[in-house]
Amino acid sequence: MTTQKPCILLGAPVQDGAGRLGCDMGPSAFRTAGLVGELQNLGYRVEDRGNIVPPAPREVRHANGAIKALPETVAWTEALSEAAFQASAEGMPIFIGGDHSLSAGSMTGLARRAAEDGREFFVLWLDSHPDFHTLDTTTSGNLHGIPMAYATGLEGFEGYFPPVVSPVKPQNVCMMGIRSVDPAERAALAVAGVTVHDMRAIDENGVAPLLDAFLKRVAAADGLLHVSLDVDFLDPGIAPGVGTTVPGGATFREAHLIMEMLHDSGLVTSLDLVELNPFLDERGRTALLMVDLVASLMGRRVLDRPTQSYRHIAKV
Ligand code: Z70
Ligand code: MN
Ligand code: MN
Ligand code: MN
Repeated sequence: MTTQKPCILLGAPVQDGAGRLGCDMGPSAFRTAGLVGELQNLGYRVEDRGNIVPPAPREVRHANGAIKALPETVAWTEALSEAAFQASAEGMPIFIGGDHSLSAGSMTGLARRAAEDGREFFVLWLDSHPDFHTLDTTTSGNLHGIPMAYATGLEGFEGYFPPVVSPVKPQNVCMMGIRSVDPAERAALAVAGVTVHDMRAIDENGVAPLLDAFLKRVAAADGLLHVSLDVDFLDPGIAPGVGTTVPGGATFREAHLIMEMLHDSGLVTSLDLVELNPFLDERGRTALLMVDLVASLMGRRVLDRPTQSYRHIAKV
């Protein structure tokens, strides 16, 4: 695997988008939980580029008085989008958060790179929340609730956030694990045409057929697949280290199965690890579980078995 492109770790200790403090310790916790060593054990070259430093925030005001930390989030988005655009030309970027507002930057930079390379860009969004608020609709004002709306080019960010050069196509987004949706998000999702598999869909079908159908679509388009993994996708019983626990989340086995299928697909080209709050964790167990899931995503398996590659689908 020495000729393989490296995993490029980009720490993003952003916490202003979440409702409570502590996500700024996320990158340290991921490193302490052994993320680098786990990737190296699997045979990857790893470049840990440390933590991104955002530019100084510029004064900016919005009519929605609920919004918190708009200048800071805009500054992070600028820095992350540029970092994503650069790193995706060199290897597999892994964004280590930090709260989910970081995905406003990662997704827009990655989508811009994909467009420049003439590739179709897809997102698998693993979260209890769709994070589909605009600046006008958010009532909590926590900007970790906006990244998917921004990256898909919804109106209402102009003049505040950097212009979205290459919006993510809503029909190229698949959400799984959704179980906490605000009314404005629900309406916007229906209009946008995002694929949303809520927990009921997972209970009724299991994760495998839902994910399989999406992976086949990515492969048929010879697409690039970004995975955005929010800790609160997982059930709080196994992942307490997050500010917004929502009951009834993905189990240990569902989460690992998703990661194993993603690995076997050969389609994943970038990853966000977000919302880990080490201050709320119990003896590092959430951080360790997240690192474990990354290992499954990157190829750790229980037994050798033939892998189901999806790449060939593009050739037929
Ligand atoms: C809610 C809001 C959110 C993440 C919580 C929650 C948003 N829809 N996003 N945790 N990652 O406040 O807008
Ligand atoms: Mn989220
Ligand atoms: Mn969430
Ligand atoms: Mn959350």
